[in-house]
Amino acid sequence: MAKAPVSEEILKEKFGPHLNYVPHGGWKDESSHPAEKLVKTHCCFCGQQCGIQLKVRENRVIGFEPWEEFPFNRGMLCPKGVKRYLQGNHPDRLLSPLMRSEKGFRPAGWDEALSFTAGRMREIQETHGKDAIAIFGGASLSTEKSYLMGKFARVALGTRHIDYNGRLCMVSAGTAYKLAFGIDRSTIPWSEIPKAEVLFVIGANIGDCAPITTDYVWRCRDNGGKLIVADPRMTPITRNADLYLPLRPGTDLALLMGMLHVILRDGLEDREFIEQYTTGFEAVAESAKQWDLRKVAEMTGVPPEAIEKAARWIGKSKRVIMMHARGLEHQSKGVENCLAVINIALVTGNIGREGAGPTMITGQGNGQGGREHGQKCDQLPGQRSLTDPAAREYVAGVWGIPPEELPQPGYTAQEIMEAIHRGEIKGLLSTCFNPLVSLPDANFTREALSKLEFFGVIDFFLSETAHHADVVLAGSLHEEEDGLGCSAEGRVIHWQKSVDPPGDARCDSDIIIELAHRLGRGQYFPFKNPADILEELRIASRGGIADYYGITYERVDAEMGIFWPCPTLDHPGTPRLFVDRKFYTHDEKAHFNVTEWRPSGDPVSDDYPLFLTTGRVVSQYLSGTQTRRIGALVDQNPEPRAEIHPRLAEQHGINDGDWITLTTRRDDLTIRAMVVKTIRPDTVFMPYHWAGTRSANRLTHRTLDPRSKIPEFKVSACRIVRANGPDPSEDDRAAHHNDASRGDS
Ligand SMILES: Nc1nc2c(c(=O)[nH]1)N[C@H]1C(S)=C(S)[C@@H](COP(=O)(O)OP(=O)(O)OC[C@H]3O[C@@H](n4cnc5c(=O)[nH]c(N)nc54)[C@H](O)[C@@H]3O)O[C@H]1N2
Ligand SMILES: Nc1nc2c(c(=O)[nH]1)N[C@H]1C(S)=C(S)[C@@H](COP(=O)(O)OP(=O)(O)OC[C@H]3O[C@@H](n4cnc5c(=O)[nH]c(N)nc54)[C@H](O)[C@@H]3O)O[C@H]1N2
Ligand code: SF4
Ligand SMILES: [Mo]
Repeated sequence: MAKAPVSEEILKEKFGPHLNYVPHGGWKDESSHPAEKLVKTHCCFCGQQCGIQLKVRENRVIGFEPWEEFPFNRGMLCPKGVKRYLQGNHPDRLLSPLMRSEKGFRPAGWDEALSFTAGRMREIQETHGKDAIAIFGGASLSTEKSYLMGKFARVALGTRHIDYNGRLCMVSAGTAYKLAFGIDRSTIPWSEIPKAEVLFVIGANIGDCAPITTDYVWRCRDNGGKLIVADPRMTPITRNADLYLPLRPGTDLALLMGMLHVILRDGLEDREFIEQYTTGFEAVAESAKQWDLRKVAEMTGVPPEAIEKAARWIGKSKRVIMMHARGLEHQSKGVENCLAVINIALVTGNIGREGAGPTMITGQGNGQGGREHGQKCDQLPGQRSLTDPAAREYVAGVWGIPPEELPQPGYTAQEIMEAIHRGEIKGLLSTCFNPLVSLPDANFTREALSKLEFFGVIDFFLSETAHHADVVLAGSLHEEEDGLGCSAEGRVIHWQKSVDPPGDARCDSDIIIELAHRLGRGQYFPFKNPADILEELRIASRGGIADYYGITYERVDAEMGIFWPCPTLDHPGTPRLFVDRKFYTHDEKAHFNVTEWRPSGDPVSDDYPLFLTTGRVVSQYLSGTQTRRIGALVDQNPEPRAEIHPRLAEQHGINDGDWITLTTRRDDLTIRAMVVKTIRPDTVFMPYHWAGTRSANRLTHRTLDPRSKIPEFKVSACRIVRANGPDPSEDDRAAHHNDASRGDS
C-alpha cells in the first residue's frame, strides 16, 4: 500500500514526486483476496502513460503491481497512478443510465435511454437542421473511440460541429508544429532527454504534472546537462535548475524573441542548417531586431543578464531540447509562443539530431492519440485536413459515402458553447468532457447549458456538467475496453481490457455504435469490438501524416509500444522525427514563422493589478471528477489554495491559511491563501480541479488564441483582499462541493 501521507510528503519534499514509487499495490488483506490475474496496461491519467499491471479478481480491479519492464517508467508511478485502481468499484460509479424526471434523475433501462437520445437528436435536426446538434469528445478516450466520435458526428449525424476537450490543452502546440513541421507530435522520444546538453523548460510544471519525466530531467543533469526553467513560479524541478527565469505571466513571446535577438546578434545561428533545411528565416531575423534586451527585460521582469545567459547556452550548444506545456500555450498568443520556441530550435539547428528538438509535453492520457483521427472540428483520420479535397475523397471512400456528404469544418469547443448560448446549437452529446468545470468563465457555461433543448452525457461518474443533462449514459473506464492510446512521446500503447463494466454500465464504443444504429446509419458502423474499429482506422489513416497502417495490438504488445508514423506492418516505427532532415511540409523544409505580439485579453489595471494564473497540483487531475473521489489524493490536496508571495501577503495583512477573496472582471470567490516564496509577488496561482464556489474558471475569461482557439487560462487580471472566511451558507456549499458526489447544479 501507499506510504503514509506524512512520509510521502517528506519524500516529495526531498526528492521530488517521482520517488513516490510504491512497490506493491493491492489490498491489505491480500492473502485472503489473492489476484486471479495481472493485466499489463497503462495509467488512465496523464499523457506520460506509465505502464502498470492491474490485479484482477472476480471481474474487479483490486490493486496493482508495477510493470518494471515497460521502458518509459520502469515501474515508477506518481501518487495518482498508485490510486487509479480505486475508481472501478467506487460507490459513485454510474451503474445504469439516468434520465431526468421532475424529482431529479431516475435510473432507466438502456432501450429507453438510447431511444430517447436518438429520438431527441433526430427531432432537433429535423426542426433546426443538422448543425443544430453538436458532439463533444475527449482525449481520455482511446484512439479507436476518438476515431468513432469523428465518424459518428459526420456520418451518423451529418453535423459540422464536433470538437473535444483537447481544444483546452494541445491545440496551440499542435497548430504551431503543423505550421513549422507539418506534423503534430513530439519531435523526440523521451530517451533523448538525458542526452541533451541544455534542457530548456518553459511553462511546464514537470514535477507535479509530468512526474515521471522528472526522472529523465535528473538523468540529463547527471550527465552534465544544464537545466533552464522559465515560469512565474519556482516549480519543484526549479530547485535543481542552473538558471531560473521568473517571467511575468503572458510575456513568453517577449522572452523568446529577446533570446533569439541575442543568438543572432552574437552570430550563434547555424547558417548551414538554415540554408539547407528551412524557409522563412530572413523575415523572422528581421522581426527579432526590435526585441532588444532592455525592452525585453522590462516586459518580462527577467534580468537582462539571465536572458543573455540562457540565449548563449542554447546558441552555443548542438544538443538542446526545449520542452513546453500549458504555461506557454494557454495564452491568447499560445501559437505564437510555440512558434517562437520552434524558431529558436531552427535557428540553432537543434532538430532531427541526437539529444535535440523542441517538444510539447502532452497533457491528457490520450492527448496525443485523441488529436490524430478526426474528433477535432477540422480533421479527418490520420491528421488529415477536412478541407483537403484529396483527403475528403479518400476517407469518404473508406467510409462508403460520397465526399460531398462529409460536412465542412465546424466550431471549436468554446465556440460550440458560445453557439449554444446564442441559441444556434440546440442539442449536445458530451462524452468524456466536464465543460462546466474546465471551460473558462463558468457562469457563462452554466447559462449556456441551461439553454440546451437536449443534453446527453456519457460518463462513468456524475460530473458537475452531467447534473445539467437530460440523460446520462453510464460509460466505461479505461480498463473496461481494449484500445490504443498514444503517449506524450508519440509511442502508441495498448490499454488492455481487464474487466467488464460493472452493473448495467456499457462500453463507450457500444453506446456510440448503438446510437448510430438507432439513427438509421447502422450500416456504416458494423463494428463488434474495438479491434474492428482499429482495422478500419488503420486503413483510414493510411497515407496520412499520422499513419497507423502498420500498427496492431499484437505488435504494440510485443514491442512495448510503437512510435507513429508506422506505414507498414514491417516498419519499425519512428521514435525521433526528421532524422533525414525531411519535414512533413509541402516542400519538405522546416518553416520559420514570424510571430506577432498581442496583449492579454484581460489586461492588468489599477482595479485589477495582479496576474491570476491557473493550473494544477500533483494529486488532483483535471476537472477533478475522478481524483476528488479518491481518498488518499483528496487528503494531499483537499481544497484549492491561492499561492501568493510573502511580500504580497504582507501588503494585504494575509497570513498563510487565511481566507482571501479573489476578484476578476467576471466573478469573485473566497479560498485559503498559501503563502510561498516560490511565486512572483505580482502573481496569484490557483489550481482549477474544483467545482462550484471553488472553481477557478468562475474567474477566467473567454479570450481565445485566434488560430488554435485555446482559452487564455494562464493570464487573467485580479485583485485580492483578506476575507473573514465564507459566510456559513457559503461554507456549507463549499463543504458540499468538496464532497464530489454532489455537483454544482
Ligand atoms: N497532477 C496533475 N498532472 C497532470 C494534470 C493534472 O490535472 N494534474 N493534467 C494533465 C494535463 S491535461 C495537462 S495539459 C498537463 C499540464 O501540465 P503543465 O502545463 O505543466 O501544468 P499547469 O499547472 O497547467 O501549468 C504549468 C506551469 O505554467 C506556469 N505558468 C503560468 N503562467 C505562465 C506564463 O505566462 N508563462 C510561463 N512560461 N509559465 C506560466 C505555471 O506556474 C505552472 O507551473 O498536466 C497533465 N498532468
Ligand atoms: N482554469 C483552467 N482551466 C483549465 C485548465 C487550466 O490549466 N486552467 N486546463 C485545461 C486543460 S489542459 C484540460 S486538458 C481540460 C480538461 O478538462 P475536462 O476534459 O473537462 O476534464 P476531465 O476531468 O478530464 O473531464 C473528463 C470527464 O470525462 C470523464 N471520463 C474520463 N475518462 C473517460 C472515459 O474513458 N470515458 C468516458 N465516457 N468518460 C470519461 C471523467 O469522469 C470526467 O467527468 O481543462 C482545461 N481547463
Ligand atoms: S505520471 Fe501520469 S501516467 Fe504516470 S502514474 Fe502519474 S498520472 Fe499516471
Ligand atoms: Mo490538458
